[in-house]
Amino acid sequence: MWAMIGTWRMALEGIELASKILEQGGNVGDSIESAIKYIENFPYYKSVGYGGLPNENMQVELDAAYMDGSTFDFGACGAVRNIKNPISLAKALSKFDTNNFLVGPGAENYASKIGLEMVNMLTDRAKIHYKNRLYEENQTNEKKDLKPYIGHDTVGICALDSNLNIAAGTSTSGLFMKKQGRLGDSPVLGSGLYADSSIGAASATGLGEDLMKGCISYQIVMNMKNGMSPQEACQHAVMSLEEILRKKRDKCGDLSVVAIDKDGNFGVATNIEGFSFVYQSSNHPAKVYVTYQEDGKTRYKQASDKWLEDYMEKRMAPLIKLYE
Ligand code: SD4
Repeated sequence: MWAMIGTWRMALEGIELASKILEQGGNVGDSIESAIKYIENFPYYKSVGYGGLPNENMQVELDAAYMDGSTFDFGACGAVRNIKNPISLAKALSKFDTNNFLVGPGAENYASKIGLEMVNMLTDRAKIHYKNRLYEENQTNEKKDLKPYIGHDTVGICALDSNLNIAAGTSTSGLFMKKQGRLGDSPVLGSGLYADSSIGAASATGLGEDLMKGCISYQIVMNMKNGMSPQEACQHAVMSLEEILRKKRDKCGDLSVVAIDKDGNFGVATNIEGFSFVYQSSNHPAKVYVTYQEDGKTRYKQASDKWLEDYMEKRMAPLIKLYE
Protein backbone atom coordinates (compact mmCIF):
# COMPACT_ATOMS: atom_id res chain seq x y z
CA MET A 1 0.00 0.00 0.00
CA TRP A 2 1.23 3.52 -0.81
CA ALA A 3 -0.65 6.81 -0.59
CA MET A 4 -0.18 10.52 -1.09
CA ILE A 5 -2.26 13.58 -0.18
CA GLY A 6 -1.57 17.20 -1.08
CA THR A 7 -3.11 20.58 -0.35
CA TRP A 8 -4.97 22.37 -3.16
CA ARG A 9 -5.74 21.39 -6.73
CA MET A 10 -2.24 22.51 -7.68
CA ALA A 11 -0.83 19.30 -6.15
CA LEU A 12 -2.44 17.14 -8.87
CA GLU A 13 0.24 16.86 -11.55
CA GLY A 14 3.03 16.66 -8.98
CA ILE A 15 1.26 13.83 -7.17
CA GLU A 16 0.54 11.97 -10.41
CA LEU A 17 4.21 12.21 -11.32
CA ALA A 18 5.44 11.18 -7.88
CA SER A 19 3.00 8.30 -7.65
CA LYS A 20 5.02 6.57 -10.37
CA ILE A 21 7.95 6.49 -7.94
CA LEU A 22 5.75 5.00 -5.21
CA GLU A 23 4.16 2.55 -7.64
CA GLN A 24 7.61 1.17 -8.44
CA GLY A 25 8.42 0.68 -4.77
CA GLY A 26 10.41 3.93 -4.55
CA ASN A 27 11.17 5.95 -1.47
CA VAL A 28 8.71 8.35 0.13
CA GLY A 29 11.27 11.18 0.32
CA ASP A 30 12.03 11.02 -3.39
CA SER A 31 8.33 11.02 -4.19
CA ILE A 32 7.67 14.11 -2.06
CA GLU A 33 10.63 15.99 -3.49
CA SER A 34 9.62 15.19 -7.04
CA ALA A 35 5.95 16.18 -6.48
CA ILE A 36 6.87 19.48 -4.86
CA LYS A 37 9.56 20.31 -7.42
CA TYR A 38 7.00 19.97 -10.18
CA ILE A 39 4.71 22.43 -8.41
CA GLU A 40 7.58 24.84 -7.63
CA ASN A 41 8.54 24.85 -11.31
CA PHE A 42 5.05 25.57 -12.67
CA PRO A 43 5.01 29.34 -13.21
CA TYR A 44 1.23 29.82 -13.03
CA TYR A 45 0.94 28.78 -9.37
CA LYS A 46 1.53 32.10 -7.75
CA SER A 47 2.13 30.93 -4.23
CA VAL A 48 4.83 28.30 -4.60
CA GLY A 49 8.31 28.47 -6.16
CA TYR A 50 8.86 30.13 -9.53
CA GLY A 51 6.07 32.64 -10.12
CA GLY A 52 5.34 32.99 -6.39
CA LEU A 53 4.05 36.40 -5.31
CA PRO A 54 6.62 38.75 -3.77
CA ASN A 55 6.95 40.48 -0.40
CA GLU A 56 6.28 44.19 0.09
CA ASN A 57 9.67 45.04 -1.45
CA MET A 58 8.87 43.01 -4.60
CA GLN A 59 11.27 40.23 -3.59
CA VAL A 60 10.17 36.60 -3.81
CA GLU A 61 11.08 34.95 -0.51
CA LEU A 62 10.32 31.27 -0.18
CA ASP A 63 9.91 28.82 2.71
CA ALA A 64 10.10 25.01 2.52
CA ALA A 65 10.49 22.03 4.82
CA TYR A 66 10.84 18.27 4.78
CA MET A 67 10.38 15.69 7.54
CA ASP A 68 11.12 11.98 7.36
CA GLY A 69 8.81 10.13 9.73
CA SER A 70 11.04 7.05 9.97
CA THR A 71 14.31 8.73 10.98
CA PHE A 72 12.90 12.06 12.22
CA ASP A 73 15.30 13.80 9.87
CA PHE A 74 14.06 17.36 9.47
CA GLY A 75 15.31 20.17 7.23
CA ALA A 76 13.92 23.58 6.35
CA CYS A 77 14.75 26.88 4.74
CA GLY A 78 13.09 30.23 5.20
CA ALA A 79 12.92 33.58 3.39
CA VAL A 80 15.22 32.28 0.65
CA ARG A 81 15.61 34.06 -2.67
CA ASN A 82 16.70 32.76 -6.06
CA ILE A 83 16.70 29.06 -5.15
CA LYS A 84 14.81 27.24 -7.88
CA ASN A 85 13.71 24.35 -5.67
CA PRO A 86 13.58 25.21 -1.96
CA ILE A 87 12.22 21.71 -1.21
CA SER A 88 15.50 20.21 -2.44
CA LEU A 89 17.44 22.43 -0.05
CA ALA A 90 15.13 21.48 2.83
CA LYS A 91 15.55 17.79 2.06
CA ALA A 92 19.34 18.10 1.72
CA LEU A 93 19.52 19.88 5.10
CA SER A 94 17.46 17.15 6.74
CA LYS A 95 20.38 14.72 6.41
CA PHE A 96 22.47 16.46 9.07
CA ASP A 97 22.36 16.41 12.85
CA THR A 98 22.79 20.18 13.10
CA ASN A 99 22.25 23.20 10.84
CA ASN A 100 18.92 21.79 9.73
CA PHE A 101 17.03 25.08 9.39
CA LEU A 102 18.74 27.84 7.40
CA VAL A 103 17.32 31.22 6.46
CA GLY A 104 18.16 34.08 4.13
CA PRO A 105 21.65 34.54 2.64
CA GLY A 106 23.16 31.67 4.65
CA ALA A 107 20.66 29.29 3.10
CA GLU A 108 21.25 30.74 -0.36
CA ASN A 109 25.04 30.40 -0.07
CA TYR A 110 24.69 26.82 1.07
CA ALA A 111 22.27 25.96 -1.75
CA SER A 112 24.63 27.31 -4.34
CA LYS A 113 27.59 25.54 -2.71
CA ILE A 114 25.90 22.15 -3.03
CA GLY A 115 25.04 22.88 -6.65
CA LEU A 116 21.33 23.60 -6.44
CA GLU A 117 20.05 25.64 -9.36
CA MET A 118 19.80 29.38 -8.68
CA VAL A 119 17.39 31.53 -10.73
CA ASN A 120 15.52 34.79 -10.42
CA MET A 121 12.12 33.64 -9.11
CA LEU A 122 10.23 36.87 -9.87
CA THR A 123 8.16 36.44 -13.03
CA ASP A 124 6.57 39.17 -15.14
CA ARG A 125 3.14 37.96 -14.01
CA ALA A 126 4.12 38.26 -10.36
CA LYS A 127 5.38 41.81 -11.03
CA ILE A 128 2.00 42.72 -12.53
CA HIS A 129 0.19 41.37 -9.46
CA TYR A 130 2.51 43.40 -7.25
CA LYS A 131 2.10 46.62 -9.21
CA ASN A 132 -1.67 46.15 -9.44
CA ARG A 133 -1.81 45.77 -5.70
CA LEU A 134 0.16 48.99 -5.13
CA TYR A 135 -2.08 50.75 -7.63
CA GLU A 136 -5.23 49.58 -5.84
CA GLU A 137 -3.86 50.65 -2.48
CA ASN A 138 -2.91 54.05 -3.87
CA GLN A 139 -6.38 54.49 -5.32
CA THR A 140 -8.10 53.79 -2.00
CA ASN A 141 -5.32 55.24 0.12
CA GLU A 142 -5.56 52.14 2.26
CA LYS A 143 -3.26 49.18 2.78
CA LYS A 144 -5.02 45.86 2.20
CA ASP A 145 -4.86 43.11 4.82
CA LEU A 146 -2.34 40.31 4.34
CA LYS A 147 -4.39 37.23 3.61
CA PRO A 148 -3.63 33.62 2.75
CA TYR A 149 -5.34 31.93 -0.18
CA ILE A 150 -4.74 34.74 -2.63
CA GLY A 151 -3.97 32.47 -5.54
CA HIS A 152 -4.15 29.26 -3.54
CA ASP A 153 -1.26 28.92 -1.27
CA THR A 154 1.16 26.50 0.26
CA VAL A 155 1.63 23.05 -1.08
CA GLY A 156 1.86 20.48 1.71
CA ILE A 157 2.27 16.81 0.84
CA CYS A 158 2.11 13.77 3.10
CA ALA A 159 3.00 10.36 1.72
CA LEU A 160 3.35 6.70 2.68
CA ASP A 161 5.54 4.34 0.65
CA SER A 162 5.18 0.59 0.26
CA ASN A 163 7.93 0.03 2.86
CA LEU A 164 5.71 1.85 5.38
CA ASN A 165 7.83 4.99 5.52
CA ILE A 166 5.89 8.21 5.97
CA ALA A 167 7.16 11.73 5.25
CA ALA A 168 5.85 15.24 4.71
CA GLY A 169 7.03 18.29 2.77
CA THR A 170 5.93 21.90 2.28
CA SER A 171 6.81 24.76 -0.05
CA THR A 172 5.40 28.29 -0.26
CA SER A 173 5.99 31.92 -1.08
CA GLY A 174 4.01 32.68 2.07
CA LEU A 175 1.75 35.70 2.21
CA PHE A 176 1.63 38.16 -0.69
CA MET A 177 3.06 41.55 0.46
CA LYS A 178 4.53 40.09 3.65
CA LYS A 179 7.40 41.91 5.33
CA GLN A 180 10.89 41.04 4.19
CA GLY A 181 12.15 38.16 6.34
CA ARG A 182 8.69 37.04 7.51
CA LEU A 183 8.35 33.31 8.11
CA GLY A 184 5.06 31.47 8.26
CA ASP A 185 4.19 28.04 9.59
CA SER A 186 5.26 26.14 6.48
CA PRO A 187 8.95 25.64 7.37
CA VAL A 188 8.26 25.25 11.10
CA LEU A 189 8.35 21.72 12.44
CA GLY A 190 5.05 20.70 14.01
CA SER A 191 3.17 23.63 12.49
CA GLY A 192 3.39 23.37 8.70
CA LEU A 193 4.16 19.66 8.77
CA TYR A 194 4.87 16.66 10.95
CA ALA A 195 5.46 12.99 10.22
CA ASP A 196 5.92 9.86 12.29
CA SER A 197 5.95 6.59 10.36
CA SER A 198 4.48 4.68 13.30
CA ILE A 199 1.41 6.99 13.29
CA GLY A 200 0.95 9.21 10.23
CA ALA A 201 1.64 12.69 8.87
CA ALA A 202 -0.10 16.05 8.57
CA SER A 203 0.44 19.34 6.77
CA ALA A 204 -1.23 22.74 6.94
CA THR A 205 -2.04 25.76 4.79
CA GLY A 206 -3.62 29.03 5.82
CA LEU A 207 -2.64 31.92 8.04
CA GLY A 208 0.76 30.84 9.34
CA GLU A 209 0.62 33.19 12.31
CA ASP A 210 -2.49 31.35 13.57
CA LEU A 211 -1.58 27.80 12.47
CA MET A 212 1.61 28.09 14.53
CA LYS A 213 -0.39 28.96 17.65
CA GLY A 214 -1.81 25.44 17.60
CA CYS A 215 1.33 23.56 16.42
CA ILE A 216 -1.40 22.10 14.30
CA SER A 217 0.39 19.38 12.34
CA TYR A 218 1.92 17.93 15.50
CA GLN A 219 -1.47 18.13 17.17
CA ILE A 220 -3.10 16.16 14.35
CA VAL A 221 -0.47 13.41 14.50
CA MET A 222 -0.91 13.22 18.30
CA ASN A 223 -4.68 13.02 17.85
CA MET A 224 -4.12 10.01 15.58
CA LYS A 225 -1.72 8.52 18.12
CA ASN A 226 -4.51 8.78 20.67
CA GLY A 227 -6.82 6.73 18.50
CA MET A 228 -8.59 9.21 16.24
CA SER A 229 -8.98 8.50 12.53
CA PRO A 230 -7.17 10.97 10.24
CA GLN A 231 -10.52 12.66 9.54
CA GLU A 232 -11.39 13.01 13.23
CA ALA A 233 -7.83 14.13 14.02
CA CYS A 234 -7.95 16.92 11.42
CA GLN A 235 -11.46 18.02 12.32
CA HIS A 236 -10.69 18.10 16.01
CA ALA A 237 -7.45 20.05 15.56
CA VAL A 238 -9.03 22.72 13.34
CA MET A 239 -12.15 23.10 15.49
CA SER A 240 -10.28 23.35 18.77
CA LEU A 241 -7.71 25.82 17.44
CA GLU A 242 -10.48 27.98 15.98
CA GLU A 243 -12.40 27.84 19.24
CA ILE A 244 -9.43 28.76 21.39
CA LEU A 245 -8.34 31.61 19.10
CA ARG A 246 -11.86 33.05 19.02
CA LYS A 247 -12.02 32.86 22.80
CA LYS A 248 -8.64 34.45 23.41
CA ARG A 249 -8.41 36.85 20.46
CA ASP A 250 -11.93 37.17 19.11
CA LYS A 251 -10.70 36.22 15.65
CA CYS A 252 -9.18 33.36 13.72
CA GLY A 253 -7.46 33.18 10.35
CA ASP A 254 -7.89 30.55 7.66
CA LEU A 255 -6.86 27.05 8.77
CA SER A 256 -6.79 24.06 6.39
CA VAL A 257 -5.09 20.72 6.96
CA VAL A 258 -4.56 17.32 5.38
CA ALA A 259 -3.29 14.09 6.94
CA ILE A 260 -2.69 10.41 6.29
CA ASP A 261 -2.24 7.56 8.73
CA LYS A 262 0.11 4.60 8.57
CA ASP A 263 -2.49 2.57 6.65
CA GLY A 264 -2.83 5.26 3.98
CA ASN A 265 -6.26 6.53 5.12
CA PHE A 266 -6.64 10.27 4.75
CA GLY A 267 -8.30 13.15 6.55
CA VAL A 268 -8.94 16.80 5.79
CA ALA A 269 -10.43 19.77 7.65
CA THR A 270 -10.77 23.48 7.12
CA ASN A 271 -12.62 26.48 8.49
CA ILE A 272 -13.27 27.91 5.01
CA GLU A 273 -15.48 26.93 2.06
CA GLY A 274 -13.85 25.54 -1.04
CA PHE A 275 -10.49 24.25 0.17
CA SER A 276 -9.30 21.67 -2.36
CA PHE A 277 -6.94 18.73 -2.08
CA VAL A 278 -5.64 15.75 -4.03
CA TYR A 279 -5.45 12.13 -2.89
CA GLN A 280 -3.98 9.13 -4.66
CA SER A 281 -3.07 5.66 -3.41
CA SER A 282 -2.24 2.21 -4.72
CA ASN A 283 -5.97 1.48 -4.88
CA HIS A 284 -7.35 4.95 -5.60
CA PRO A 285 -6.64 7.01 -8.75
CA ALA A 286 -5.53 10.64 -8.31
CA LYS A 287 -8.60 12.76 -7.66
CA VAL A 288 -9.21 16.38 -6.78
CA TYR A 289 -11.74 17.02 -3.99
CA VAL A 290 -13.35 20.26 -2.89
CA THR A 291 -14.51 20.81 0.67
CA TYR A 292 -17.74 22.29 2.04
CA GLN A 293 -19.11 22.66 5.53
CA GLU A 294 -22.09 20.69 6.84
CA ASP A 295 -23.28 20.55 10.47
CA GLY A 296 -20.10 22.31 11.52
CA LYS A 297 -17.91 19.66 9.94
CA THR A 298 -15.70 19.52 6.86
CA ARG A 299 -17.08 17.36 4.06
CA TYR A 300 -15.72 16.95 0.56
CA LYS A 301 -16.81 15.92 -2.89
CA GLN A 302 -14.97 15.22 -6.09
CA ALA A 303 -14.29 18.36 -8.13
CA SER A 304 -16.53 18.63 -11.21
CA ASP A 305 -15.05 18.98 -14.70
CA LYS A 306 -16.34 22.55 -14.74
CA TRP A 307 -14.60 23.34 -11.45
CA LEU A 308 -11.34 21.89 -12.76
CA GLU A 309 -11.57 23.83 -16.03
CA ASP A 310 -12.35 27.11 -14.24
CA TYR A 311 -9.45 26.57 -11.89
CA MET A 312 -6.83 26.36 -14.64
CA GLU A 313 -8.47 29.06 -16.69
CA LYS A 314 -8.29 31.47 -13.76
CA ARG A 315 -4.66 30.62 -13.02
CA MET A 316 -3.58 31.14 -16.63
CA ALA A 317 -5.81 34.08 -17.66
CA PRO A 318 -3.99 37.06 -19.14
CA LEU A 319 -3.51 39.81 -16.56
CA ILE A 320 -4.75 43.35 -16.94
CA LYS A 321 -2.30 46.03 -15.87
CA LEU A 322 -4.37 48.45 -13.81
CA TYR A 323 -1.48 50.87 -13.51
CA GLU A 324 -1.08 51.70 -17.21
C1 SD4 B 1 2.14 31.11 5.47
N1 SD4 B 1 0.76 29.14 5.66
O1 SD4 B 1 3.21 31.54 5.04
C2 SD4 B 1 1.52 29.95 4.74
C3 SD4 B 1 0.71 30.48 3.62
C4 SD4 B 1 -0.42 29.64 3.24
O2 SD4 B 1 -2.48 29.60 2.41
O3 SD4 B 1 -0.50 28.47 3.36
N2 SD4 B 1 -1.43 30.26 2.79
O4 SD4 B 1 1.54 31.60 6.40
